[in-house]
Amino acid sequence: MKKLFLFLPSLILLACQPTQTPSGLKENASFPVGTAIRAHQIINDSAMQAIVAKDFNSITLENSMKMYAVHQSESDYTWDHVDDVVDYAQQNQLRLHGHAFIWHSGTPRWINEMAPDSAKLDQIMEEYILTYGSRYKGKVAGWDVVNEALLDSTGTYRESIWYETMGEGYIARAFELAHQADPEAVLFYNDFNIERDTVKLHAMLRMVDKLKAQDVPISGIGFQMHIRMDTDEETVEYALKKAAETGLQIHLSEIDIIFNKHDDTPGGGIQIYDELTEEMLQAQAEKYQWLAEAYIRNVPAEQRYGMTVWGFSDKHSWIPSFFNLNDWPCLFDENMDPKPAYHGYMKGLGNSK
Ligand code: 9MR
Repeated sequence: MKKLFLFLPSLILLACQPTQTPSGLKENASFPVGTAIRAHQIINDSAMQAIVAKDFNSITLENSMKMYAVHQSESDYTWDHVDDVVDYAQQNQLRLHGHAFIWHSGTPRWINEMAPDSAKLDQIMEEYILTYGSRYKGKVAGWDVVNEALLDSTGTYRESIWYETMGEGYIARAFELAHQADPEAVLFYNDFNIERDTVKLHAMLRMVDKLKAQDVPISGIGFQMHIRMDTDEETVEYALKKAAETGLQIHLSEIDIIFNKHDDTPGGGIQIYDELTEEMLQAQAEKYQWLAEAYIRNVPAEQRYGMTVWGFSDKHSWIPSFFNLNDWPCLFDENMDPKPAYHGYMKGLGNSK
């Protein structure tokens, strides 16, 4: 009885305090915290909107800003989805990151089926980037101007229609055009595996040096950061440090962390873990925390464009369908509840303050 009596005043005090909404991921970081999202989710899905509003201050459209989505034939542009998202982002104080101008896999069929004609392709690129970039000038903070131009293991140029037809100069040309369209936008070269494939990393860094030496307006490097629980941490830290030495903005642009493996090809999943255990969830929380800390440790504050997850819930992750793999790569689970990974990430981001 005596105990309860002593306890009562503090209980009353607690009850009188206004309920505080727990702060989201974005409040814990001193740099933008982003997520990829699909256009219909950010425009229509109130559950998705609520999570974005609480946790993120930057968005990347997972698919709707790709060339195949906006430029479906030579004479045709479809802006509806992008316009809606631009408005939504502006009304809700969300930074919009543009993904992506030139990407082999985002290239629409009508271009891939064109006869190789470098003058014609150059003209199409010019018209496309100038039209697109100018339309959203000042509304898109940064662009993945060229995505995935290099190959794994060798770091040689990917033989896309752009490379095959225009030569390696297509990369510089795309940056020049993007800069002409919006001189204020941060312009990224974005790629996967550069955090762990050191040959590819160094090829990318040599390419960036060459572009800078030619005064090409490249201003950022995007590490997609589709990593695995066993991705070597020292290698990733080294890659971030080397990239930061360029002085460019560094974006971790498509983060997810899987348990299983794949060979990078569609359907190429290698199922190792069928079930998700408590230990695995904890280990993933630590890996997310470490990733945020590694970014903070290796990238100086003024070069931190931000960290973006490639979708925030296991329910909507691209991984299972793409690799035909059962996995749990994200911060939220199938029911859209935060996982331990969410709290680990939160902790890691908190070290930036
Ligand atoms: O997650 C995206 C998936 O929904 C699309 O079907 C696919 C093809 O457009 O692209 C996925 O996103 C890719 C991104 O644009 C570039 N880096 C690799 C991402 C995963 O494949």
